[in-house]
Amino acid sequence: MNKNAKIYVAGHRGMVGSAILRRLDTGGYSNVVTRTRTELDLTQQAKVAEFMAAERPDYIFMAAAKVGGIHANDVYRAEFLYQNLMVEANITHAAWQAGVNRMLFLGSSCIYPRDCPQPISEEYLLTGPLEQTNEPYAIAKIAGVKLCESYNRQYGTKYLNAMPTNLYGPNDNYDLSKSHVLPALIRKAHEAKIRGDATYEVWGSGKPMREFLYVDDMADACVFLMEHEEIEEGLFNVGTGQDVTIRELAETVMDVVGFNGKIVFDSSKPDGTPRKLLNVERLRKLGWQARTKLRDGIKLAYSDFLLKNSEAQAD
Ligand code: GFB
Repeated sequence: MNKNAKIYVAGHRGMVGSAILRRLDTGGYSNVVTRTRTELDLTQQAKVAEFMAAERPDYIFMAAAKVGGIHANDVYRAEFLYQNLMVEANITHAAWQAGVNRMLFLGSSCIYPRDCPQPISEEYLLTGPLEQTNEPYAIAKIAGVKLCESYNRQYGTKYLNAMPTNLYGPNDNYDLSKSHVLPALIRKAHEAKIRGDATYEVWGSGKPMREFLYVDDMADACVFLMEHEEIEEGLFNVGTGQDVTIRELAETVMDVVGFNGKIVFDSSKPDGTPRKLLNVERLRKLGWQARTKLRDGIKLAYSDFLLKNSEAQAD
């Protein structure tokens, strides 16, 4: 990527998009285009086509998506399917029409079958049934992968797919009914500490295993892939290659936050996929690997939470 190339980051206010903006800034990229949701509703096909024809970016980081944790995925099934399909289809088609040759689409590790051999290789896509709690979201993300593949095949574009494992970090969502596990546990442990509670509640059995990637590492992988112009297509898992049980995660969070209570498991809440550890060899062979250790990342995320919390109280 030329440092003056015009780069559109879709979803720049989200956790991933904002991390990509930070990474592009430190990388010396100066011509970055963004639009807020009020300025451009990505579910509106004509508006997206109009924007793309006017801007004609050289590169697109496609980080706009409706995302959420296990509960939000399970409850807002129609929204997750509809909004993600619309946004992906509108951006991909408008990008191709406007002559954008290179895009990076961000998917999710939940696109792989529920009961996959571990660690999960890119080849396992579409080899078995999906996890039920996030099937609509996964179907939308699989469609996004197939859009890139199909436009590449039919029209000769060079659209790539990055499949991150569970992400966390600055600008995460701390709303307990919609968030992923890590921000939820940070908030619960912090509030339990402030209130002086003896316990804190963790959903499910604590037995599922998850792999967590700090979002700035994810942004670094995205820019790495885009900068390697010789990579013209394909699916790339992005993770650390290591996972932990939810119980272990809850204990580390307690430790970082400084809360010495007892964990209480709420078995009325779903566990979801038993395990989804990504095989990250494909990206490692190209020369990229994650840098942030889980405990260090949780400390950074907790600092961000405290900052947002104090700003919210000052408002
Ligand atoms: O992060 P999470 O919501 O999503 O939950 P998934 C991971 C695990 O943590 C599940 C448990 O076993 C949850 O039951 N958990 C424990 C909690 N306490 C909590 C809590 O307070 N809040 C939450 N949210 N979970 C999502 C998919 O799956 O992963 C998405 O639904 C996406 O589609 C995302 O792929 C990366 O890892 O189960």
